[in-house]
Amino acid sequence: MKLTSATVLSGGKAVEVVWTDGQKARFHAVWLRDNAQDVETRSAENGQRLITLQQIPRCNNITDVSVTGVDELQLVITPEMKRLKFDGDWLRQNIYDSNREAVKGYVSKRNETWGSELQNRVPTGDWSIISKSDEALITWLSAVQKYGFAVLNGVPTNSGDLCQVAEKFGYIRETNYGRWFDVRSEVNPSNLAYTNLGLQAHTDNPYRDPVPTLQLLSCLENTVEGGDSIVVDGFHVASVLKAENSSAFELLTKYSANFEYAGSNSVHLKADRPMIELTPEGEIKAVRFNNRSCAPLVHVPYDEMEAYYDAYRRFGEIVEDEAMQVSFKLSPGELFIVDNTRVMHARKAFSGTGSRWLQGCYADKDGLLSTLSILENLQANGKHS
Ligand code: NM2
Ligand code: OGA
Ligand code: ZN
Repeated sequence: MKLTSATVLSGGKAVEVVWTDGQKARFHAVWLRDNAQDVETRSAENGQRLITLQQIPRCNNITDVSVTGVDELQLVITPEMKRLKFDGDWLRQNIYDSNREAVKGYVSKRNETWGSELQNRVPTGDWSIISKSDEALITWLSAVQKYGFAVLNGVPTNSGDLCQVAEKFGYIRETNYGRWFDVRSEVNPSNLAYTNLGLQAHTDNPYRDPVPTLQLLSCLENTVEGGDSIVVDGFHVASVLKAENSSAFELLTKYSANFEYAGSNSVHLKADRPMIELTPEGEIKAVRFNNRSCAPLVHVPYDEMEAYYDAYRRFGEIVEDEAMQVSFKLSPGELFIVDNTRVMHARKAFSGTGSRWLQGCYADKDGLLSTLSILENLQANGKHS
């Protein structure tokens, strides 16, 4: 899409640009000056901004506006008399003059919510392929971004091998549980995950701030009866709750819940965060839900505590609705990854006969998305392997 025209507004305080498809957007003088692309404003080596806002005069004005044949907006900013050039595509990607979602509690367009219909098309990759092909890796990482979870087959089953998967796209988040951890039934377990009990769908480590944003769980042995895995899209659950009872939804966003873990002698972790966290713009940003680690709630006012419990209960009922669930039983060499700020995971109880051995680790979602962005750019430029 090309720029067609540019008009100065409000005596130079802003400019309105128009593209060939009719899209219009206004940009302020101060915003354009701050985002100047020249080498005095941005380092040519790393793209970081070299100047502070204090080095830009307060009263910026736009003059001498034109649109060039190479799809560039050119203008001069006074009083510095600085000539600036902006690529039409860059402006398009950075439009802020748009109708905002007025409602609080929407899901980003990058995320697609799901329920049990995903059962028949679980996003699945193969380690032997994604470890060699960027294209296959992009597909798998995109699924994590879009659905908040994905399965991977063909993962090696030596102790610690799952770390190779996390290291393929980013960095392991080491915690009190170690760089990675064994999940199996233990004597004197430091965590209920280390038993054969069923676990209600949950996000991990809600008692940590910041919470680990990704979890990988890899299967080394699984001959028990039961022990099936279930995943539930927390953004979908939150959206369903909002649609059926907006004040219940609001209660879970409005007050911090208390989360705590002190299951081993050397650890006492606490974090107070809402069960449904929104950005200031109202996007659903994170879900924290974990019955085992919910501490006494002390931030909900007395007059709203009963209603809060009703909302919390209803959230759990929606989580347990089979229409919200995708389930599978992991075999050795299979792993699943969840966006731990969005997708909850559960396990069914399992028998004492046979053996069940999983290994888990945490990793950072921002690193995964960074790798995805780089790979996508390479692909767009025809450079991927
Ligand atoms: N483990 C598996 O967040 C939790 O407490 C769930 C975590 C022990 C690292 C279990
Ligand atoms: C966990 C967990 C599930 C399982 O380790 O965090 O939830 O299938 N385990 O054992
Ligand atoms: Zn867990």
